[in-house]
Amino acid sequence: MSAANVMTGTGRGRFITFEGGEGAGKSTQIKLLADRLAAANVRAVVTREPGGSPGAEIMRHLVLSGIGKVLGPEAETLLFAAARDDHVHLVIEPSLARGVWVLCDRFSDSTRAYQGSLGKVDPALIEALERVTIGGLHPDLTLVLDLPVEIGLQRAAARRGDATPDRFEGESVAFHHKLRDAYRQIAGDDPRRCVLIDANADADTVAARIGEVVEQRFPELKPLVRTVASA
Ligand code: T5A
Repeated sequence: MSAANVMTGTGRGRFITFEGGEGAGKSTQIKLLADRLAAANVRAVVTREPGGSPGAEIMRHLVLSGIGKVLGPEAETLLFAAARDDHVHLVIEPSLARGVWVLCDRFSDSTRAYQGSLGKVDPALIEALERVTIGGLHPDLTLVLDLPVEIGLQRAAARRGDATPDRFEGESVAFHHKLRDAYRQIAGDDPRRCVLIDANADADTVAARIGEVVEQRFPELKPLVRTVASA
Protein backbone atom coordinates (compact mmCIF):
# COMPACT_ATOMS: atom_id res chain seq x y z
CA MET A 1 0.00 0.00 0.00
CA SER A 2 1.39 3.44 -0.87
CA ALA A 3 1.89 6.10 1.78
CA ALA A 4 -0.95 8.14 0.32
CA ASN A 5 -3.29 5.18 0.56
CA VAL A 6 -2.32 4.58 4.17
CA MET A 7 -3.08 8.20 4.96
CA THR A 8 -6.38 8.47 3.18
CA GLY A 9 -7.40 5.23 4.89
CA THR A 10 -7.76 7.19 8.15
CA GLY A 11 -10.35 9.52 6.54
CA ARG A 12 -9.83 12.81 8.26
CA GLY A 13 -6.45 14.54 8.19
CA ARG A 14 -4.39 15.15 11.32
CA PHE A 15 -4.16 18.59 12.87
CA ILE A 16 -0.78 19.57 14.35
CA THR A 17 -0.11 22.97 15.88
CA PHE A 18 3.22 24.60 16.73
CA GLU A 19 3.36 26.99 19.66
CA GLY A 20 5.96 28.88 21.66
CA GLY A 21 7.50 32.28 22.25
CA GLU A 22 9.13 34.65 19.79
CA GLY A 23 11.97 33.14 17.77
CA ALA A 24 11.41 29.65 19.20
CA GLY A 25 11.84 28.16 15.73
CA LYS A 26 8.22 27.32 14.88
CA SER A 27 8.38 28.44 11.25
CA THR A 28 11.66 26.58 10.75
CA GLN A 29 10.39 23.35 12.27
CA ILE A 30 7.01 23.39 10.57
CA LYS A 31 8.74 23.49 7.18
CA LEU A 32 11.05 20.62 8.14
CA LEU A 33 8.11 18.47 9.27
CA ALA A 34 6.18 19.35 6.10
CA ASP A 35 9.16 18.24 4.00
CA ARG A 36 9.31 14.98 5.91
CA LEU A 37 5.61 14.32 5.44
CA ALA A 38 5.81 15.21 1.75
CA ALA A 39 8.69 12.77 1.29
CA ALA A 40 6.49 10.14 2.92
CA ASN A 41 3.75 11.01 0.42
CA VAL A 42 1.43 12.46 3.07
CA ARG A 43 -0.68 15.35 1.84
CA ALA A 44 -0.23 18.31 4.19
CA VAL A 45 -0.78 22.06 4.18
CA VAL A 46 1.31 24.52 6.14
CA THR A 47 -0.57 27.50 7.47
CA ARG A 48 -0.28 30.11 10.22
CA GLU A 49 -2.11 32.32 12.67
CA PRO A 50 -2.92 35.09 12.67
CA GLY A 51 -3.51 34.63 8.95
CA GLY A 52 -3.73 31.61 6.70
CA SER A 53 -6.75 32.78 4.66
CA PRO A 54 -7.18 36.01 2.69
CA GLY A 55 -9.45 37.62 5.27
CA ALA A 56 -7.31 36.49 8.18
CA GLU A 57 -4.15 37.84 6.50
CA ILE A 58 -5.79 41.28 6.50
CA MET A 59 -6.47 40.86 10.22
CA ARG A 60 -2.83 39.77 10.69
CA HIS A 61 -1.64 43.02 9.22
CA LEU A 62 -3.92 44.91 11.60
CA VAL A 63 -2.94 43.13 14.81
CA LEU A 64 0.80 43.05 14.13
CA SER A 65 0.71 46.78 13.35
CA GLY A 66 -0.12 47.30 17.03
CA ILE A 67 -3.68 48.58 16.67
CA GLY A 68 -4.85 45.99 19.18
CA LYS A 69 -2.56 47.41 21.82
CA VAL A 70 -4.28 50.77 21.41
CA LEU A 71 -7.77 49.25 21.50
CA GLY A 72 -7.06 47.12 24.57
CA PRO A 73 -6.70 43.40 25.32
CA GLU A 74 -10.38 42.47 24.88
CA ALA A 75 -10.67 44.15 21.48
CA GLU A 76 -7.36 42.63 20.42
CA THR A 77 -8.71 39.21 21.41
CA LEU A 78 -11.72 39.82 19.18
CA LEU A 79 -9.42 40.61 16.25
CA PHE A 80 -7.52 37.34 16.69
CA ALA A 81 -10.84 35.50 17.02
CA ALA A 82 -12.19 37.03 13.79
CA ALA A 83 -9.05 35.95 11.97
CA ARG A 84 -9.28 32.42 13.44
CA ASP A 85 -12.93 32.07 12.47
CA ASP A 86 -12.13 32.80 8.82
CA HIS A 87 -9.07 30.55 8.83
CA VAL A 88 -10.81 27.58 10.47
CA HIS A 89 -13.82 27.68 8.19
CA LEU A 90 -12.04 28.38 4.91
CA VAL A 91 -8.78 26.46 5.28
CA ILE A 92 -8.39 24.17 8.29
CA GLU A 93 -11.72 22.34 8.39
CA PRO A 94 -11.99 21.82 4.62
CA SER A 95 -8.43 20.47 4.48
CA LEU A 96 -8.93 18.04 7.35
CA ALA A 97 -12.21 16.88 5.84
CA ARG A 98 -10.37 16.05 2.59
CA GLY A 99 -7.89 13.91 4.50
CA VAL A 100 -5.14 16.52 4.27
CA TRP A 101 -2.92 17.05 7.31
CA VAL A 102 -2.80 20.62 8.61
CA LEU A 103 0.39 21.99 10.17
CA CYS A 104 -0.45 25.31 11.79
CA ASP A 105 2.06 27.88 13.07
CA ARG A 106 0.21 29.06 16.24
CA PHE A 107 -3.45 28.46 17.09
CA SER A 108 -5.79 28.94 20.05
CA ASP A 109 -3.07 28.34 22.66
CA SER A 110 -1.49 31.60 21.47
CA THR A 111 -4.65 33.46 22.46
CA ARG A 112 -4.68 31.70 25.82
CA ALA A 113 -1.03 32.60 26.43
CA TYR A 114 -0.75 36.11 24.97
CA GLN A 115 -4.23 37.54 25.55
CA GLY A 116 -5.23 35.30 28.47
CA SER A 117 -2.19 34.83 30.69
CA LEU A 118 -0.37 38.00 29.64
CA GLY A 119 -3.24 40.29 28.67
CA LYS A 120 -5.42 39.21 31.62
CA VAL A 121 -8.45 38.77 29.41
CA ASP A 122 -11.23 36.91 31.23
CA PRO A 123 -10.94 33.15 30.47
CA ALA A 124 -14.74 33.08 30.07
CA LEU A 125 -14.47 35.45 27.10
CA ILE A 126 -11.68 33.39 25.55
CA GLU A 127 -13.66 30.18 26.00
CA ALA A 128 -16.81 31.75 24.54
CA LEU A 129 -14.87 32.89 21.48
CA GLU A 130 -13.33 29.43 21.11
CA ARG A 131 -16.82 27.91 21.07
CA VAL A 132 -17.73 30.20 18.18
CA THR A 133 -14.51 30.01 16.18
CA ILE A 134 -13.23 26.46 16.67
CA GLY A 135 -16.18 24.62 18.22
CA GLY A 136 -15.12 21.01 18.69
CA LEU A 137 -11.95 21.37 16.62
CA HIS A 138 -8.88 20.59 18.70
CA PRO A 139 -5.37 19.82 17.53
CA ASP A 140 -4.42 16.13 17.52
CA LEU A 141 -0.97 17.24 18.65
CA THR A 142 0.46 20.55 19.85
CA LEU A 143 4.25 20.95 19.86
CA VAL A 144 5.26 23.65 22.33
CA LEU A 145 8.77 24.80 21.44
CA ASP A 146 10.57 25.87 24.58
CA LEU A 147 13.86 27.70 24.95
CA PRO A 148 15.41 30.42 27.12
CA VAL A 149 13.83 33.81 26.45
CA GLU A 150 17.11 35.56 25.70
CA ILE A 151 17.99 33.06 22.98
CA GLY A 152 14.56 33.32 21.35
CA LEU A 153 14.72 37.11 21.33
CA GLN A 154 18.26 37.04 19.91
CA ARG A 155 17.13 34.73 17.12
CA ALA A 156 14.10 36.93 16.36
CA ALA A 157 16.28 40.07 16.35
CA ALA A 158 18.89 38.49 14.06
CA ARG A 159 16.20 37.44 11.59
CA ARG A 160 14.51 40.89 11.73
CA GLY A 161 17.70 42.83 10.98
CA ASP A 162 17.04 46.57 10.84
CA ALA A 163 13.23 46.22 10.74
CA THR A 164 11.11 47.51 13.63
CA PRO A 165 10.01 44.88 16.21
CA ASP A 166 6.35 43.94 15.75
CA ARG A 167 3.56 44.29 18.33
CA PHE A 168 4.77 41.50 20.65
CA GLU A 169 8.49 41.34 19.84
CA GLY A 170 8.66 44.87 21.26
CA GLU A 171 7.34 43.84 24.69
CA SER A 172 9.67 43.72 27.73
CA VAL A 173 11.92 40.79 28.61
CA ALA A 174 9.73 40.25 31.71
CA PHE A 175 6.74 39.81 29.37
CA HIS A 176 8.55 37.10 27.46
CA HIS A 177 9.54 35.27 30.66
CA LYS A 178 5.88 35.20 31.71
CA LEU A 179 4.98 34.04 28.23
CA ARG A 180 7.37 31.11 28.50
CA ASP A 181 5.83 30.19 31.88
CA ALA A 182 2.34 30.41 30.35
CA TYR A 183 3.26 28.00 27.57
CA ARG A 184 4.88 25.56 29.98
CA GLN A 185 1.69 25.68 32.02
CA ILE A 186 -0.47 25.02 28.95
CA ALA A 187 1.69 22.03 28.02
CA GLY A 188 1.63 20.69 31.59
CA ASP A 189 -2.14 21.05 31.88
CA ASP A 190 -2.89 19.03 28.75
CA PRO A 191 -0.23 16.33 28.32
CA ARG A 192 -2.44 14.18 26.10
CA ARG A 193 -2.43 16.87 23.42
CA CYS A 194 0.73 18.88 24.11
CA VAL A 195 4.40 17.96 24.08
CA LEU A 196 7.04 20.37 25.32
CA ILE A 197 10.00 20.32 22.90
CA ASP A 198 13.44 21.48 24.00
CA ALA A 199 14.17 23.94 21.19
CA ASN A 200 17.56 25.03 22.52
CA ALA A 201 19.59 23.07 19.99
CA ASP A 202 20.43 23.25 16.30
CA ALA A 203 17.49 22.95 13.90
CA ASP A 204 18.26 19.37 12.84
CA THR A 205 18.40 18.16 16.44
CA VAL A 206 15.07 19.83 17.22
CA ALA A 207 13.58 18.33 14.04
CA ALA A 208 14.70 14.87 15.14
CA ARG A 209 13.00 15.35 18.51
CA ILE A 210 9.82 16.43 16.78
CA GLY A 211 10.01 13.50 14.37
CA GLU A 212 10.13 11.05 17.29
CA VAL A 213 7.06 12.62 18.89
CA VAL A 214 5.12 12.60 15.63
CA GLU A 215 5.98 8.94 15.03
CA GLN A 216 4.84 8.03 18.53
CA ARG A 217 1.57 9.96 18.30
CA PHE A 218 0.62 8.72 14.85
CA PRO A 219 1.63 5.06 14.60
CA GLU A 220 0.23 4.84 11.07
CA LEU A 221 3.03 7.17 10.04
CA LYS A 222 5.87 5.30 11.68
CA PRO A 223 6.79 2.88 8.91
CA LEU A 224 6.46 5.68 6.39
CA VAL A 225 8.86 8.00 8.16
CA ARG A 226 11.29 5.14 8.72
CA THR A 227 11.09 4.24 5.06
CA VAL A 228 11.93 7.80 4.09
CA ALA A 229 14.73 8.05 6.63
CA SER A 230 16.37 4.87 5.39
CA ALA A 231 15.84 5.63 1.68
N1 T5A B 1 -0.47 36.11 18.61
C1 T5A B 1 -0.81 35.15 17.70
C2 T5A B 1 -1.32 36.43 19.66
O1 T5A B 1 -1.02 37.30 20.46
N2 T5A B 1 -2.50 35.76 19.78
C3 T5A B 1 -2.89 34.80 18.90
O2 T5A B 1 -3.98 34.21 19.06
C4 T5A B 1 -2.02 34.49 17.81
C5 T5A B 1 -2.40 33.44 16.82
C6 T5A B 1 2.49 36.51 15.46
C7 T5A B 1 2.30 37.25 16.74
O3 T5A B 1 0.93 37.23 17.09
C8 T5A B 1 0.79 36.84 18.44
C9 T5A B 1 2.01 36.03 18.75
C10 T5A B 1 3.08 36.63 17.87
O4 T5A B 1 3.74 37.63 18.58
P1 T5A B 1 4.59 36.10 13.95
O5 T5A B 1 5.26 37.06 13.04
O6 T5A B 1 3.79 35.02 13.32
O7 T5A B 1 3.69 36.92 14.93
O8 T5A B 1 5.69 35.63 14.93
P2 T5A B 1 6.02 34.30 15.66
O9 T5A B 1 4.92 33.31 15.54
O10 T5A B 1 6.48 34.62 17.03
O11 T5A B 1 7.16 33.73 14.82
P3 T5A B 1 8.65 34.11 14.73
O12 T5A B 1 8.89 34.17 13.27
O13 T5A B 1 9.04 35.28 15.54
O14 T5A B 1 9.38 32.93 15.39
P4 T5A B 1 9.45 31.43 15.03
O15 T5A B 1 8.61 31.05 13.87
O16 T5A B 1 9.23 30.67 16.28
O17 T5A B 1 10.99 31.24 14.63
P5 T5A B 1 11.70 31.04 13.21
O18 T5A B 1 11.62 29.65 12.82
O19 T5A B 1 11.23 32.10 12.30
O20 T5A B 1 13.20 31.32 13.65
C11 T5A B 1 13.64 32.60 14.04
C12 T5A B 1 15.11 32.76 13.61
O21 T5A B 1 15.90 31.80 14.30
C13 T5A B 1 16.54 30.93 13.38
C14 T5A B 1 15.79 31.05 12.07
O22 T5A B 1 16.62 30.78 10.96
C15 T5A B 1 15.34 32.49 12.11
O23 T5A B 1 16.34 33.35 11.65
N3 T5A B 1 16.44 29.57 13.95
C16 T5A B 1 17.43 28.98 14.63
N4 T5A B 1 18.68 29.39 14.93
C17 T5A B 1 19.44 28.52 15.67
N5 T5A B 1 19.02 27.28 16.08
C18 T5A B 1 17.79 26.85 15.77
N6 T5A B 1 17.36 25.64 16.20
C19 T5A B 1 16.93 27.72 15.03
N7 T5A B 1 15.64 27.60 14.59
C20 T5A B 1 15.37 28.74 13.95
